[in-house]
Parts: sequence; C-alpha cells; structure tokens
Amino acid sequence: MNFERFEIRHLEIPLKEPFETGFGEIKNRNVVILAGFDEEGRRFYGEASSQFAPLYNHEHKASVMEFLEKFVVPSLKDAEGVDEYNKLISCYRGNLMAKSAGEMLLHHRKLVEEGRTLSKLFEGAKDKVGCGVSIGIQDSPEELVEEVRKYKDRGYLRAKLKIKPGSDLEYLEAVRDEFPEYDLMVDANSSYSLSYLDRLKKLDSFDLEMLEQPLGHRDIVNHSMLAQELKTPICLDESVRSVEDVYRAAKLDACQVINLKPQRVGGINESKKINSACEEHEIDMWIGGLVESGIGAMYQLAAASMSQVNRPSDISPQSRYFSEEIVDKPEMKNGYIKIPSALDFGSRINHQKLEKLTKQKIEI
Ligand code: OSB
Ligand code: MG
Repeated sequence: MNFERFEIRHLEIPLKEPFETGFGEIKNRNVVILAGFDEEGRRFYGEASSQFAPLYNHEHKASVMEFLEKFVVPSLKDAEGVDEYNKLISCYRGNLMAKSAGEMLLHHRKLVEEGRTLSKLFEGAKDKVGCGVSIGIQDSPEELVEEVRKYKDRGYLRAKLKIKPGSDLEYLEAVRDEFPEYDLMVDANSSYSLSYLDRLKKLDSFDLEMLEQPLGHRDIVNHSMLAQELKTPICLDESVRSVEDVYRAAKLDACQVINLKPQRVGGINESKKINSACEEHEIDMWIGGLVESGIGAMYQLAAASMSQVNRPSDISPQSRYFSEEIVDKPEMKNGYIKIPSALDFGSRINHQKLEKLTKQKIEI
C-alpha cells in the first residue's frame, strides 16, 4: 500500500506503582508504537506491548523495533490489504506482537477509509466491556487485602491476583476471609510446575473463578494433567499463540477458559479464528491485557466485543496504571467501559504527550 512514511517509537510510560508478577517486576511501561502516514497526511497506528526484557514471552523492545523496521514495514508497503499482509508476514517465524502492530495499523487504515467505527472492527455483538482488575504481588497478605478492597470499591466486577510459589495460599486465605462473595481468580504466569501439585490442589478451597497459566509458558500437556486434578477451572494465557493451540488445548481438555490477547496471537484475524474455535469447543473467553498504552487498549476494547467474550476482561480505565497517557481512554461506570464508537481513535492521540514519552524514534 502507499505510505508516505513510517515512525517506530519506543515509549517509556511511568507506572503509578510497580507491578509484580510471577515473571518479574514492571516499573516503567515500555511499548513500541508503529505509525504509518498516507499521502494525505492521515496517520494510522499499531502497538507492540512487549516488555523491555523477554520475560512474558520471547519478544522485547529491541527485538520488536528491529522486526518492525526490517520485516513489518516492507510487508506493509508491498501488501494491498490486511489479508495479503498476513500472507507476506507469515513466512517469518514468531514475533507475533510485532506482526500484530502492522496488522492493527492496516485495520486502522481500513476503518478510516471505509468510514467504520472501532466497535465494528471485530463485527462484535457488544458495545461495552465488563472490567476485571489484575493486582500485582504485594509485600504482605494485609496489603493485598487493602488493594482488593480499593478496586472492589471502584466497581471492578472481579479481581485477578498475581501469585507465585510462596506468595499464594496465605494471601488467598486473607483475601477470601475478608471478601467471602467477591469473584476472585489467580494468575501464576508460569511460575509453578507439576512438582507443586499438592500446593496447587489447595487452591480449590478458595472458590476461585479460574487459575491462569500455572505451568510452562508453552505447555499444554501438563496443564491437561493438572486440569484433571483440580476443581478450579484452568485458563490459558501464554500457551495459546494461535488457533491451532486452541484446538490442541480442546483435544486434551487442558483448559476451560482462554485469556485472549490479540497481540499475543499475531492480531485481529487470528483472534477472530480463536473466537470461533472457542465457540465451537465451548471454551469461555475474555480479553487479557499487557498494560498497553492507550493505542493498544483501543484494539483491546474492540476485541472485547466478540461473541465468545463471556467473562470480565483485564481492561481498566487509564487511571489504573498511568498518570500520563497518550490517548484519552473511556471511563469505567459500574464495572463496565463502553467500546468507543468514535470514527477515528487516532484523532484522540495527544501528540505532545507522545513526543514527551518517546525514548527512541526510527523514521522510515
Ligand atoms: O499475564 O495477564 C498477564 C500484564 C503484563 C503481562 C502479562 C499479564 C499482565 C496482567 C495485567 O495481568 C493485565 C492488564 O491489566 O493490562
Ligand atoms: Mg496472564
């Protein structure tokens, strides 16, 4: 497609508070924004919300910037549209978050050219998203109880508590004692193995909505063995990188729920396939987050309109993580955020903030 030029920006957005997970601590949010400009000067955006280091998956800020420059931008120039872009980029292995930034950008351009709104991106059935909060590992059970209270009072429909071996049972006992009825789930980010089976079985006593990604970040087989041992439903995050992974998980009964992050699976087209596969196999679904900037968050909101999204998603108002941001994200009301029906979310980007938060810029 014709583009005048591209910009690849590494943004560092300060978090209000550090966010600790089973894979490590996030202090500043490092994301990479890809912008493409057409002949009329219109701008289209995509985001890769990798971490600074390859802790959540193998992608990281530097790998994303290089992949965007060497492979995504040339494919965007060569492709006539989204399908051809996906075909061209698929000859390169992995790097799904970087690939998805290019795909998002093309979808953005298509929406603007066709005069359609963001809420139509997934041809979704819903116009609002149920919000759940993801709460990082705290220094003590008492502090976790106070965090849960804070977010419950703000109206979140459920809380997801990050756990790792040692920061788990005692913490859950304290929270469950204080909030006997609140919807709670836990996310281990692959910090357990089957050698912790006895410990994991104890999670059954806390009436959790689900246990997210306890085992290896690419594992499906061991999750299927664990699913047979636990009453708590298993949710997969890291292990699902394509619709084929959903078929594998369904075949092995490895999970009852999938946390879908469009970026993790390479973009919007793959996400739609996953939506259909989950429908077919009666796997529940919700949209996960990567602490994305406002740009990535817009696509996340759009994804939550898909038919099989039937649980609260990790989607928060802007104020949850950031005091400074580049896009005005809609507010949460009674635990729900409306999916923007604005024609072009690109016009909501604050360019001064974008410049201020940019650490590094490549122009092509
Ligand atoms: O595992 O879901 C995860 C954040 C960064 C990387 C991985 C995960 C998370 C979260 C936070 O849980 C989700 C969010 O609020 O954006
Ligand atoms: Mg997770």
